[in-house]
Amino acid sequence: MRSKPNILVTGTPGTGKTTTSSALAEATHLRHINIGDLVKDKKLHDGWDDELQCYIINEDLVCDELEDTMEEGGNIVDYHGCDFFPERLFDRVVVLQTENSVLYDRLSKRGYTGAKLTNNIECEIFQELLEEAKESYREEIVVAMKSNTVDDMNRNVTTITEWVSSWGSTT
Ligand code: DAT
Repeated sequence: MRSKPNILVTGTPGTGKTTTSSALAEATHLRHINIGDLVKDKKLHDGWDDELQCYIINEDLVCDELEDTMEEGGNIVDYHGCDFFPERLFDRVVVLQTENSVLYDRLSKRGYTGAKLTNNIECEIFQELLEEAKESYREEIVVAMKSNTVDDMNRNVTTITEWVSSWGSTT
């Protein structure tokens, strides 16, 4: 067993993965790995998708890059997808969820418009990330958490921090 757990924080863009992961990293002293930044910095992509306005992630390169770090444990991985990581990498999979109207405002503020905006809102309406997480990981390690308000976020960070503190003593 890993001495420290690996946690995946996933959800539709705008649900608060990066903000939550960063607060969680501060509270737990685990390492925050933002996959979007990693892909960009280490060029783990197959170019730029003009239509979706994002890098085309190369999932194999990302998994290779993460392997050693993940084996050590103690990582918080933040990404809006979860089905391509090897299942054994994670001890907890957190799926953040946000009400449509709140998410719409956050994504509009971020400059999302047109298809990019509606695709992400639909992704949230259909709970696509929760489905993907349940299909990819054992159901008992998948937890859905509401992320509408700052209070929600603080509560989520506290809950996960308590779980991290108990790691090793209860498992
Ligand atoms: P993600 O990483 O899922 O794309 P983010 O962490 O960048 O999302 O957050 C998007 C914006 O929404 C950012 O301005 C912070 C804000 N936000 C995120 N979670 C929130 C919450 N639970 N309550 C209030 N604001 C939140």
